[in-house]
Parts: sequence; structure tokens; C-alpha cells
Amino acid sequence: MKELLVATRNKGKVREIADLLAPLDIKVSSLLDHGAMPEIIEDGLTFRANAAKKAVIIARHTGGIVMGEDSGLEVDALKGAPGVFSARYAGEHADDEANNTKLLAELSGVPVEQRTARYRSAIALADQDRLIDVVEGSCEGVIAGERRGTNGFGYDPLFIVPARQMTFGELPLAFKQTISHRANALRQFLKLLERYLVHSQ
Ligand code: ITT
Repeated sequence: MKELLVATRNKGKVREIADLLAPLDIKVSSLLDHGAMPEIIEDGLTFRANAAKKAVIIARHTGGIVMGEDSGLEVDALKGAPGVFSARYAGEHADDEANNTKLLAELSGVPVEQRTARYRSAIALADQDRLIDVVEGSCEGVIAGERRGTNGFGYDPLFIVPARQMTFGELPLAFKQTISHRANALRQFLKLLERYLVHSQ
């Protein structure tokens, strides 16, 4: 059976990606299942650049087929911040809790109609020889005035899905998996991976 290594250490991402790839006849692992790996410095200006960097560095090192995923939250009232810095918004070693606290502080006093935002995800596929391609997905939302719910990870307790008027923290994971930025990017990724596997046989 072929193996796809997902170049991430984020448990929330691993859970969502493994779940959506489960129907494939392919073994999915992440950096959490492997030993020492090269350090990846996420210095790209875009999600695409960082996703490509993650995939290429790990594929060169392991010689396998690798997915790199880079994602984040763009808030319109903050001119697109935190963007590619979403994981480190409140500092280099910030956790989800600190990042959410900072986001609420930055948006304090901003009325609900100006709290529009979107999640973005870029997903790259690479093998030992090259970067195959990068695909992208997004998901529109509104930033809540306080945390709501404990499902998901990252900014999910603050991310309201307008059609449901509930946050991803409150909505079941199965619903997030139908409309999220990552799910949208993964749909493109599945087509790319299928084409790659056919041509590399
Ligand atoms: P890897 O680099 O190991 O993949 P990371 O958490 O550092 O893990 P990113 O650099 O792509 O990953 O940062 C993504 C951040 O954006 C993540 O830590 C969350 O804060 C936020 N984010 C992305 N997707 C999210 C989602 O589906 N739900 C909530 N927050 C999300």
C-alpha cells in the first residue's frame, strides 16, 4: 500500500486530514509518527509558499510522497492579519488560547458587521524529485465577541459560520468537514493525488 506522509505536527490538522483521506487506499501518517525530521522555517509570504516548503523539505528527506498544509485566518478589519502568522499571533510559542485572547483584544469595539474573516488552506504535494502542485481552499466567517464551544482547534471557538450562526467550536466536526477551507482544498488535492498516482505507476 502506498503511504502519504502529512508534514505537520498539528493534531487538529492530522485528525481532519486523515478523516477526509480515509476512503483512499493509502496509508496516511504525520510527523507525529516519525522520528527526527529537518526543521522547517515557515518564512513564506503566502500559504502556498509555506505549504510547498513543508512538502518539499520532508519529501527530499524521506524519499516518500508528502503533503504540506499551511493555513490561517484572515480578518478584514485587521487588514488580513493574522494570516500566515496565525499559529504564532500572540508570540513564537503561543498556544491557541493566547492567540484567541489576542484576536479578541484586537477586535474589541469592532461592530459585528465589520468582523468578517476567512480561513485559508494551501495544500502541496511533493515527491523526492519535485513539487507536484499546490491547491487552495477557503471558508468565509465572522469573528465572535467571545469564545463559543470547544470543538475543533485554533480559532474555531471564535469562527462563526454565517449560515448556521454557530462557531466551529459549537458545530460538529462532521459539519466542519463539509465546508471548511481544509475540506475544500482537500477535494482538489484528492484529484491531484489520483492523477499523480496514475502517472507514477
Ligand atoms: P504545522 O506547521 O506543523 O502544520 P501549525 O499549527 O504551525 O502546524 P500553520 O503554520 O499552518 O500550522 O498554522 C495554522 C494556524 O492557523 C493554526 O495553528 C491555527 O491557529 C489556525 N488554523 C488553521 N486552520 C484552522 C482550523 O481549521 N481551525 C482553527 N484554526 C485554524
